[in-house]
Amino acid sequence: MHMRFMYCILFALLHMGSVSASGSNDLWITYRKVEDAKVSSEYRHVFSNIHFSYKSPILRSAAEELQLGVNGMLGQNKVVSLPFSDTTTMVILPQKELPDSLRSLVSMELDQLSKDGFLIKSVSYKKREVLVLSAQTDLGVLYGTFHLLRKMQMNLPLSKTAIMESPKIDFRILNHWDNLDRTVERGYAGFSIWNWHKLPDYKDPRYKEYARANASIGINGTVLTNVNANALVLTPSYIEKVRALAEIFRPYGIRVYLTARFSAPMEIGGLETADPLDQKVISWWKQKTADIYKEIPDFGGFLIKANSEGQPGPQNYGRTHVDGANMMADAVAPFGGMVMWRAFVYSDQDPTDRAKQAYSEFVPFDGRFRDNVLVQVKNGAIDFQPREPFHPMFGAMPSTQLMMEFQITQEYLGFSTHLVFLPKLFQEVLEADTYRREQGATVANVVDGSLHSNKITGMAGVANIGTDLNWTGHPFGQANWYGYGRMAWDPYTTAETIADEWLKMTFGTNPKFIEPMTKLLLDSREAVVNYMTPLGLHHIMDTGHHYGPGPWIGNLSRPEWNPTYYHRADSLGIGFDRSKSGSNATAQYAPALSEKWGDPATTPEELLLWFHHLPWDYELKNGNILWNGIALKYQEGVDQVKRMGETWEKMEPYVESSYHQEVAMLLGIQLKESQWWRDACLLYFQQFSKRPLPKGVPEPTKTLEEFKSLKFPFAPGIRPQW
Ligand code: GCW
Repeated sequence: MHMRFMYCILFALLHMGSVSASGSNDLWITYRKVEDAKVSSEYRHVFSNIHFSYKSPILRSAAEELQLGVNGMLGQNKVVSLPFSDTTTMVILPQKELPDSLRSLVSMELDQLSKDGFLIKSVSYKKREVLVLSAQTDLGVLYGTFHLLRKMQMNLPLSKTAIMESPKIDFRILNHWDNLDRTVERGYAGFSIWNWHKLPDYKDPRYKEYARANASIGINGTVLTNVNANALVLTPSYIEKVRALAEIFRPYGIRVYLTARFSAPMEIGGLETADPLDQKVISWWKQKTADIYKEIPDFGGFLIKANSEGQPGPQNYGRTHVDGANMMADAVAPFGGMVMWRAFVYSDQDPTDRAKQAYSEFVPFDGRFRDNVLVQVKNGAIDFQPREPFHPMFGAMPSTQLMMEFQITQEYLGFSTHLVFLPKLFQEVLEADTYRREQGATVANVVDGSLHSNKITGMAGVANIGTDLNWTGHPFGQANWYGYGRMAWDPYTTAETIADEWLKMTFGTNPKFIEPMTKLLLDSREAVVNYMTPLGLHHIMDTGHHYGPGPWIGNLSRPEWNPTYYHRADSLGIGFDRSKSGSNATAQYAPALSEKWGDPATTPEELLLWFHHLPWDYELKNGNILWNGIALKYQEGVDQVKRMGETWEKMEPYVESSYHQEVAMLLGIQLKESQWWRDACLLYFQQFSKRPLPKGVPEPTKTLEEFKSLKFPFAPGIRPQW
């Protein structure tokens, strides 16, 4: 008995030496013990005599987080604030509470911060080094605290620190496509975490965890409900529930927003119209807004999807997006609120290329939206594909405040089964040059407001969060939530930096793990492009649920719902001609780009079939003909997933075993599905190319008919009516 006990301890110790990952249910803010003795002794010293404040709920959140961090990382039980003295080692305070002697040392820098930015700086005070963490606002202090803890999780030194950070974007927002019945549109991590039935009295402990995680990456707003909105959320009994959530989020600097169904005045207000110019409608929204602010004084505002995919909107009354957005904006303005008006619109009445419609509808309205309106534009003109050129609206509306909408949930990228590190995709979009200025004007320059001097700026990410124990379905989905937040804070952050941070925070700092895994993350996005939609192909997923390949689908009522509409494969070739000879969507980009992308020879190959319909024997840069090039790309994607699996196998010693198994199983599915994508797409396209598969691409294991017969009526995330 005794021996067995000893053995258990020994085993646990041995295991601990090599294991550096927590379970997959923990997010990046589990603070694991710092193993390196030198590093931990430095941290102990810094934390030996600290002075901080509990004066506001937000400062209390910071203190609580500090406690959690120190507990976990240094094994220190209690962190207490000692009075400021000559032996103080660290001060964590808002500017106004800093002792005068210290304030004078850092005030210049603090004055340079924008609201909610922070400073972490080692200063020399009475010949000793004191670490000062300060900010203009309490929220800045909370963000600085999370940053300090992040540095510690990464085992970085704290002495001689000089960090000044200000968020580059004002509104850093998650969009939940969560319905009131707790289903989540395009959600692959279980049900909605908002338990509407039990709210407001039952406050699930997860709400606070959610708030901590978001605050740790600087997210300061959350839209609780689906853009395909239900007006009921605006009724008093729901507002009470929303208020309960707002109260939990407030100490973390997170405001709540709701989606507003445009027809709500009729559905819950008894009016006969929802015409945005009708006086009764205007008054109804004003009153509704006032009622909400009475309950939730820091309510953020509304997100609206109007006249898109069947949602009601101002056009139902012959009015415009401007009429609708401004009416709503006027309702929230007296309370300091704002409106996010989505530009994701396309119509079944419009026979032109779907990729052109949002630009055509919105660009003529440039300069006509109120100052508290952000027009929310998806990163690409179609719909969250594995790869899309940036949306042509970015850069084309100099007098309109455009916010970015990314999708964190993987609607078109393998759901929560595929490991795809999205910051790589986000970075590609943000650093794309719009060519709207000679010296370069990137999408990030538009979104952060620097190009057009916006008054307000924003970024939205469609959340991948649900009731699954690991929050995001795939445990690596956490990296995408994390990465989105970091990029919303600073859209110039690189995917590589984010990968490094997230991996170290989640698994520890062992380079034997970090190096190969950073590579795995960074390569994973290109892998999914290769095995799903290489060379600019897009929207060829199976219909409705968007799970798996469906390039053969061509019988849906709306043309632009059909994959055949997008790939246009025929005996002559494949691809969507968006050049002058085709839909001329290229003309929506700046001249330098429309010229470049208008010619296959100067179009980057990764976007080739997005912009051009090319013959099967079109010669690619490497000398391969297009057909062979497509086939080899599919194969490359499969090979990449295989390598991801092999890398992960080797990581076994560094990861807790259940976590390791979980990811290994998912990578197994991803491999199978990548082969399914390759085989199904190539068999289908081969009917048109009439050419053999090139060497290196194996013969498919099923027939095209077998692939076509696969049906998934219960694939997750689908809207019942679709
Ligand atoms: O990506 C598409 C989705 C819809 C979604 C829509 C949108 C919320 O397939 O499910 O609806 O876009 O963004 O409005």
